[in-house]
Amino acid sequence: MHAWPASEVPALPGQGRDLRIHDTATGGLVTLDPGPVARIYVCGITPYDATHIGHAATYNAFDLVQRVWLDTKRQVHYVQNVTDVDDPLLERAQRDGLDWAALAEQETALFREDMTALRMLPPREYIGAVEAIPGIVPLVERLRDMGAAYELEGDVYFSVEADPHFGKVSGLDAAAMRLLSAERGGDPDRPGKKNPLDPMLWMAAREGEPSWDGGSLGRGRPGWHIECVAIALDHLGMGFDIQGGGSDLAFPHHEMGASHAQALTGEFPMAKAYVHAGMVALDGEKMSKSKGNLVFVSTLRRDGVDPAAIRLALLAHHYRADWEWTDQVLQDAVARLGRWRAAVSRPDGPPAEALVEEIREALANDLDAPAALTAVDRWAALQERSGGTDEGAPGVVSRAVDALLGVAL
Ligand code: 5CA
Ligand code: ZN
Repeated sequence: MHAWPASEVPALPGQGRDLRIHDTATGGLVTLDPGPVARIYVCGITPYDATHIGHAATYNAFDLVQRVWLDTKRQVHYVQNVTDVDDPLLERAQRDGLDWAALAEQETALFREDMTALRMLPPREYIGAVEAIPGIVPLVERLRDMGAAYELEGDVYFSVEADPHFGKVSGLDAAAMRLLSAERGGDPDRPGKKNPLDPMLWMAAREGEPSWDGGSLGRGRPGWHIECVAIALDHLGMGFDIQGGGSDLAFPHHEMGASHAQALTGEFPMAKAYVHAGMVALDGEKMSKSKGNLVFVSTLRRDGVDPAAIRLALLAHHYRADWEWTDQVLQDAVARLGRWRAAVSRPDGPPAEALVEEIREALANDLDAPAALTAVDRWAALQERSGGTDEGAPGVVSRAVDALLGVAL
């Protein structure tokens, strides 16, 4: 699949700091020390509806990761998937009388437009589940042949006991895992499973559903977790720097994915940090396609909201916080954008060097975007109150805000 066009990242004087970020697996901050090429896998959308503010907030967090790394003069190998075949997509297509593949294509196209408008830098590889199937089948066969997977009425399940490190990503106990598994696409109550938590790797073809050639597995389609693992291992290999997504992916998705990869390779860990963004809510409940309490990025754009204001609204919340989208959040962002634009519209202003360092410091410190915004606010207020004599300072601020925060002033 093709991704979307990259907005230009202006060069800044000096160099950024190494990223310190919260790792769900250890429960603390880790300072990552990627090589010259930092490697990150971020879980992409299931394209059965348009991009909502919750999605955008999560991708904003990982866009900041990419920008911090670029500022350290590293290259970034960023991989993202599109779950372009899965139960929720097929169910929505069925409900609305649509062709599932056309629905996926249409919503993925809209996602690309939204990401472009929000100045999210694209992944280097953007891979659909369907196109990954030829790589998934041999992995499932290998897991089965090594005894880490078993067959149940034609479907193939992963044995969580096959990974001695199972449970280390989420740190949850068995009871909590069981509850979340039932809520998030698992089938803990299916009779015949060795462990209720075992996730499906390959689903045998079902009447009226799309299926693909699975070699010795028979016709069918891939399970959700193995999709991301196959893509990540294919493009990044083991031991990559960050596995990212929203906090609802920590269990089972990232737990199971890590176990698949660790069982397959005998190596640990799959990722050096498991990074999870908080959940955005609307009217007191997590924004979710299944509940339908959504604010779409594309709707806001159509209503004439400047994408830079949407981006500022996202940046005003720490990525790990759960927060609520309200009209006030957007109004505050629109007002801030206006103040910042006015402040950089003059040829000179207060010195910019210290501000650039403050933004760098804030982002390197577990992506503290709200602190970065406060620093820019202070500079803009100073500019408004008393101006300054540094020629070109507004230009430096404008470039830093674009390069590090993805906001075009
Ligand atoms: N295709 C899978 C990942 S492989 C998937 O979870 N797709 S999704 O469309 O449901 O979600 C895409 C990303 O948005 C995930 O990282 C998910 O955790 C995140 N996300 C979903 N809802 C919210 C929300 N309300 N707030 C913040 N992030 C969210
Ligand atoms: Zn995923």
